[in-house]
Amino acid sequence: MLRFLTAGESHGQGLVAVLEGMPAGLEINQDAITADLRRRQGGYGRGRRMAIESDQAQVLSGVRHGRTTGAPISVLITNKDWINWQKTMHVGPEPPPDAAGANRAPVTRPRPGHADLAGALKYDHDDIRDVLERASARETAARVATAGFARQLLGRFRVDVLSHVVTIGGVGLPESLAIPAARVRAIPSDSPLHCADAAIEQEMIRAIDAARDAGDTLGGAFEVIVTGLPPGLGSYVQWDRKLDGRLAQALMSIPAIKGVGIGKGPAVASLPGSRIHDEIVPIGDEGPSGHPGVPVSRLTNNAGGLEGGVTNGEELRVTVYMKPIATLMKPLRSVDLTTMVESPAAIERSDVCAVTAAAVVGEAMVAFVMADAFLEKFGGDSIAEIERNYVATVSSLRARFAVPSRS
Ligand code: EPS
Repeated sequence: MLRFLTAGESHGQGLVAVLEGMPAGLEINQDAITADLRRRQGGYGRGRRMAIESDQAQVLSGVRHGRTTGAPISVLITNKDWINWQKTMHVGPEPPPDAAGANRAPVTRPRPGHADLAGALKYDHDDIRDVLERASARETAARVATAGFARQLLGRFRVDVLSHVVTIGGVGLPESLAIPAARVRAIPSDSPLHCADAAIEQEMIRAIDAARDAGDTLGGAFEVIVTGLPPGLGSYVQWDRKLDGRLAQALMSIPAIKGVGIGKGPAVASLPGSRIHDEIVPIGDEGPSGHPGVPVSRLTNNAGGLEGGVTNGEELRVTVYMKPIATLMKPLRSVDLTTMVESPAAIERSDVCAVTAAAVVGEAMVAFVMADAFLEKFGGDSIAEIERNYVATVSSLRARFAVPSRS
C-alpha cells in the first residue's frame, strides 16, 4: 500500500511530506521533481507569491545513492516567504526577538467559498488565519513532490501521466476527448496556460485579464491522461477497490475541485448506450488500440480507460472541474465574526486563476492512485520483483488470448 501525509502552513516555515510504501531500487531523478514543482507554480493568472517562491523538494530520507531503499521517503519544501511572516506565524507563544515581517491583524471576515467559516466553526478559532493557512492550496506543493516518486515508478513501466487545460471561465476546447496524447505532449513548456489550442489559449488569457480588472476570479477544467497502463488495475469486486471511485476521491481532495468526470464524464447522462459504449473489435493491422497486453482493440474510448472500476488497457482520461478562487479583490458580502455585523470578505494576496497549476496537482494525485493500484497488482518490495511480476502477467495474457490459428 502506498500512502502519504503532508503537513505545513502556507506562510509557515515550510511543507513536509512522508511517503510510505515505495519499493526499493527505483532510480530517482530529483530534477524531474523540481521541474514538476516549477510547473505547479506556473500558469497565467497566478499571484505575486509565485514570484517569491522557487519550490525545491529536499529529500531527507528513504533514498540513498540515487535509489529508493524501501524506507519511508520524507521531503521538505521550505517557504521562502517565511521571512516575511515570522511575527504572524511564530510557533512559540511570543515571537522570538529577531522575528521578521509584519504582525498581521487577525482575519475575522470569512471569504465565501473558502474553508474560512466552516473551519472557524469547526475548530473554534477566533483568527481565521488558523484555518486558511492550512486550507491553502500551497499544501499541494507537497503533494506534487511526493507524487513525483509515484510518477517515476510508473515511468519505469512506460506509464506516462500528462494533462492539459480544457476550459477557463467558459472559454474552452470544443471537445476535450478529441485531443490525442501526442498533441498534449507537444504543448510547449512555456505555454502560458498549457492549453492544446493556442488561439483558444489567447481567448482564455483575455478572460483572465477581464476577471482581474473586475476584481474577480475564474475556474475551469483540465484533463489528465495516463498512457501505457496495463489492464487489470483496480477491481470491480468491492466498492473501495474501484479505481474510478479512488480517482474521484483523490482528485476531489484538491482544493477548489468540485467535479470529476471519467471518459465522457457527465455527457453519458444524455446520450444513448449505442453512442457511449466502446465497441470491442479484433486487433487490426495497426495492432491493439491500447496496452500491448490487451488482445482486442477499441475504436473509441468514451469509458476513459476504466470499465467496472478496472483499467481496460486503453488510455485513462479524467476531466476535473475547478471552481473560481475564493479570494476576490472586489470582495463579496460577509459577516465580521467579532462584531457579527455585515462586512466585505477579507482579502488575502491570491491568484486570479490557478487551473493550470491545479492540472499539475491533478497529475500528481492521479499518478499516486495509479502507482498504488500498480503495486497492488504487481506487488513486490523491489523494482526487480515488480518487473518479474509485470513481465510474467503481460506474457501470460498474450499466451492465454492468442488468436487461434486458422488451419
Ligand atoms: C499557493 C496557493 C494559493 C496562494 C498561496 C500560495 O493558496 P490559497 O488556496 O490560500 O489561495 O494564494 O499564496 C499565498 C497565500 C500568498 O501569500 O500569495 C500555492 O499554490 O503555493
